[in-house]
Amino acid sequence: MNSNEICRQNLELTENLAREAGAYLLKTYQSGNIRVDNREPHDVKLEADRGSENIIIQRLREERPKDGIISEECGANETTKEGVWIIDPLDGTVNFSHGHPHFCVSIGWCRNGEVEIGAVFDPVRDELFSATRNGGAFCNGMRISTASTPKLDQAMLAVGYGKLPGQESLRQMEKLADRVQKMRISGSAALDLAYLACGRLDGYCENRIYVWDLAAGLLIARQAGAIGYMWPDDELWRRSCLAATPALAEEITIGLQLNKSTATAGWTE
Ligand code: LIP
Repeated sequence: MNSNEICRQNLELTENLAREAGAYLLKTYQSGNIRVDNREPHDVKLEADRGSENIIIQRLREERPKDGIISEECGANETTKEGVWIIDPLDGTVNFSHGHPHFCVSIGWCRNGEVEIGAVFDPVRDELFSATRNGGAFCNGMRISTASTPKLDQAMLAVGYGKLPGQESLRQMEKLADRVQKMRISGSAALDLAYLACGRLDGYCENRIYVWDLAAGLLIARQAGAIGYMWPDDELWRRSCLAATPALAEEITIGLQLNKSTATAGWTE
């Protein structure tokens, strides 16, 4: 089977899995029966995280047994394989636990260390964002592209503020707060990146964020025309990320005092 056919089949599998896991999440969310596995400082682990992940991983074990997996709940194995799936079965977990309807499934597929396929599915709005490397970005099959906001003072930026005390993204974004139109903290990195891709946001920044929150969304944003950077972190699977529209990326990078020359592309190490 040639490379393009593998990619086409994996895109179909990725989109189907995102929808299937998303349907499970929506049913659980609408039932109100949201069970907590355990609580951590600034975070929570839900039965729904595991339930969504089980749906995805069971199908991948059946249909892609030779591929590796990096997933938020079950961790990582076989990450040196040619094909590696990078999964956040429920991005926006704390939102979900509060009944706040802003969460998604995020599934990326890496080949030889490059993210080649990404799908982010929001089951509440029934919006499936997806992309393939060099194939463009789509929402429910319609081509999407970043906004054309001309100036920073007309821009709406998202910042992710995670679980680690002292994360810098919020303080970094304070440097820009007075220069942009508005800042937003949504609680889902994957949806922030999908919204950048379809023009609902002009940029997203977060540090010490996991690769499973970023893999699919950053591909979708880049394929929609965004400029995206990722930096290494001291902790395995954590990164820092900045993505923005082409018109504003340079000004935002400078404004956040980030150094794009030290950006990295690594996902599976
Ligand atoms: C979330 C990220 C978000 C971050 C949250 C959390 P989760 O992922 O998408 O950007 O700020 O702290 O990490 O934990 O809901 O899958």
